Amino acid sequence: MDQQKVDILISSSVWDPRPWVEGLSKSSWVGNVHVWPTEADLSNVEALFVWKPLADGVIDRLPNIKWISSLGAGVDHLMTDSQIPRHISITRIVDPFLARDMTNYVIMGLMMHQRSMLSHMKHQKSKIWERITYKPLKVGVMGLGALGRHLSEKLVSLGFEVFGYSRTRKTLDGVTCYDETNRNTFLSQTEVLVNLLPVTPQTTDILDASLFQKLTKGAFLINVARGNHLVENDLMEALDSEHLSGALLDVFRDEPLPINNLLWEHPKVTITPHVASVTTPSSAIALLLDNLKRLRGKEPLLHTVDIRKGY
Ligand code: NDP
Ligand code: OXD
Repeated sequence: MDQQKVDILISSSVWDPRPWVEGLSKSSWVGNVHVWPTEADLSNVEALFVWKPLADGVIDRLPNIKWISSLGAGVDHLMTDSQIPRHISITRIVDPFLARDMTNYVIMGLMMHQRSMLSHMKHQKSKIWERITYKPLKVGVMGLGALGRHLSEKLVSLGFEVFGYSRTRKTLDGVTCYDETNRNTFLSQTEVLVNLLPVTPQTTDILDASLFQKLTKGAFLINVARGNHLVENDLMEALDSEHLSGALLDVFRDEPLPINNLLWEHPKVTITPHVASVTTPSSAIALLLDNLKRLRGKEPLLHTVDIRKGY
């Protein structure tokens, strides 16, 4: 195989690009690694690695571009970008560390809720000895892809009753699986709803008042997928009317969450700043290099996105 080096451009407006540059540059398959913004000549760049919105005009600077990879699992930032030509291969990160970290985060949120940890922490401040009982919980996982499947399997092994929902119905050991044809049955049993869907035109605003009404009274929401899934006002109304008991939110329509957003101060909402599962560069770089060799060898790339489906 002709091992001609591949030039890369990294565009990362949220994460520090340095670990990516350092890791990629060690490979004999990699030529120049540029970081956007740059004045350098980018006409030899064949691979573009992106985390979050691409600046206008980047693609115009890349006449030789052959492959674009998201540096995360989500690709919504690429699917909605009109400057990206439809014929270019787009891939994403599917990585055991990403799945492990997401599963751990959701389990943390689930356990904190099940064991009323926030109330115990408040009680400790006032030296109050109050025994709050707990009960087994039925967990509904929306999205049974790389992350939702890993989470569901771990939840089963921890003894939770688990329901799963996806576009095409799945078969998973110990998980009762649903698709769109029986979505209401899925929702009506769910006491903790975990959202791990990709954001697409079909799933935008999916977490709205009508969905919340279908959940068991007192249900808890964990949204770790995207802010565009959630209708924030509908959530606050469902919490204020006590139909929902609380929410753990890691992702938001506007990030960073603006300081005047009412979610910050809602007593039943816990917020984390999009840290549920952050791509580990060293492990993702191995995947990117594997795909880079495939690109050179004209082999099919791994973890490609189906542009028609949007994920
Ligand atoms: P995948 O693409 O592997 O899985 C997506 C799942 O959602 C699939 O099961 C798919 O169904 C299902 N799905 C898609 N559209 C619909 C629909 N209209 N109705 C029902 N089900 C649908 O994604 P990942 O598991 O890798 O990641 C999920 C999301 O998690 C990412 O898109 C990203 O937004 C978010 N994320 C957030 C992070 C954070 O730190 N907060 C970190 C990493 C990811 P089917 O199986 O039939 O195709
Ligand atoms: C991702 C994310 O999609 O971190 O990987 O949100």
